Amino acid sequence: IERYKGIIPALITPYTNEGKINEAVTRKLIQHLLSKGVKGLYLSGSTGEGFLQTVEERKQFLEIVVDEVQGEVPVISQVGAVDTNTCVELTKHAAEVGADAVSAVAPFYYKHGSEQIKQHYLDIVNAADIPLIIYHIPDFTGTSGSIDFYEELSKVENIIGLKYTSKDTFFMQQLIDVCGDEFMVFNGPDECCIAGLAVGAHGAIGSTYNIMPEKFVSLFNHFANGNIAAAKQEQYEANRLIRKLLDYDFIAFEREVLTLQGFDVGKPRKPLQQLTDMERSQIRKIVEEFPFL
Ligand code: NAY
Repeated sequence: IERYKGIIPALITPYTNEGKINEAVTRKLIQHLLSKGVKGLYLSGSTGEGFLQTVEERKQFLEIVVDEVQGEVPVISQVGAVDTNTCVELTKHAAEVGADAVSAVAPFYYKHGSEQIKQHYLDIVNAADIPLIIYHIPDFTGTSGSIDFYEELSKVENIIGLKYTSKDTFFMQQLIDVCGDEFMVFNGPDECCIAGLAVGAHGAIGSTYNIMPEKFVSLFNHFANGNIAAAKQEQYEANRLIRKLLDYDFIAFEREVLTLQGFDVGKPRKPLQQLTDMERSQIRKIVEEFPFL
């Protein structure tokens, strides 16, 4: 659990101009993020576009990342999919190639009952000897477990935590309370990072940690050292940028910023937003306004 405490980027998946996974840029981006003090990498989630990729691409990307990280920080692979079989296949593969944990959104599209969703998570955790971090993102999946639902799953061996992507900090605090301190809860919305930490989140997984890792590593360290005023200052500065980011599709925006930072990560996959030249020049101006980028 100590290993996971900190800022964990939900890694962008770098693509080539042809839209294939870009191994060289992936390796370069990972080294950059590690040098900034991130405590792990979260792959193939919302930011990583796992849902827009083939199973083979998701496997290939994980293998590159595990090879580059060489055990320096935990690698968490998001294996969620609409069907249980795909999740099981990706989980087995993740265990085989040496990922530290898998994570999964609730099965979406069909409206399943909580018994089916529970069974889905049990099938994943029983598929291989690798820990599971549940991914709670009700705005995207259209489904939310109750406190009791998560409490029950938190007692299952090898379900070690939850990535909590919602701004309801009361719900988050109740979860941390009933699931106990050995169960890790990660804050999802970066703009509310300090709020999540304040109610007991153990770490934070998010998209903007790709483009401003230092800001949030500093926020996390200040918070851990009890310097709340300094942590709050970092959150305020980051949020002035996030407010602008939210005028765009966050993935398109972050890919453009990374490109300007020297990481040629390519365009997001359709149907995600394809930026116009006008939007790209607006983003260039924003980057100039924020010296910490
Ligand atoms: C992931 O799986 O890629 C994430 O970590 C998602 C977390 C993001 N949440 C959503 C809904 O996109 O990082 C946040 C988010 O982009 C950021 O807070 C800006 O709103």
